Amino acid sequence: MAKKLHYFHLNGLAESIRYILHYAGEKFEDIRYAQADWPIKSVKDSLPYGQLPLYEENGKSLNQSLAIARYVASKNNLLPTDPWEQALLDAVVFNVYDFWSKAKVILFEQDPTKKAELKKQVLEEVVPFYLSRFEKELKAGNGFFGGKLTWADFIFVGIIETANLFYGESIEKKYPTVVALVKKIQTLPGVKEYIATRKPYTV
Ligand SMILES: N[C@@H](CCC(=O)N[C@@H](CS)C(=O)NCC(=O)O)C(=O)O
Repeated sequence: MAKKLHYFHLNGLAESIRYILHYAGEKFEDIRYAQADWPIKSVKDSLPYGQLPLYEENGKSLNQSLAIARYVASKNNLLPTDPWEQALLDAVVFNVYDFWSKAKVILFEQDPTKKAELKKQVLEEVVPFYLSRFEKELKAGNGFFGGKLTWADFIFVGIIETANLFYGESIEKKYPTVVALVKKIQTLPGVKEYIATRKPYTV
């Protein structure tokens, strides 16, 4: 039965899932909705909580980006079996999402002056606070959050790339271990080929 991933033509909360699926060599239908057309009533009304991403497999569906990423990762050896190690990585992904919840404030600000102020504040305070900690964790894990490649690394890179798209710069440039992980994920087999054919994202 076909697997399907529904999201916008955007990295956002779905790119890490796409990366995991491409790295695992899983065939899936990558269904993308144009943000300019959203809300598409028929689609939105069909979603359990009215939001994307949504993953379908064997006639079943799953919402929540982290639940989807964790599920596809677990089927592809990207989740440790030890419960403590799993919990540590869960903490990483929640820390990454906490970072994004603070960085994404600029997306909702329409006033250009206020937007510029928010952007400055995030770049000067939120980014150093979180990225210095992520850098430290990565250094301790030989370049990965859990000592080897896991779903947490994919989630992290998906969010860094999304932040870079919306901030128009490489927010990780001062953090060499983060830069290295981004590069590692982007050049994984399957991911590299996907990126080479991906249409550019715009905001
Ligand atoms: N906690 C949810 C958040 C989902 C979410 O915020 N989706 C946004 C896109 S990133 C969405 O569907 N926005 C359109 C809408 O709410 O109509 C997840 O991680 O999947």
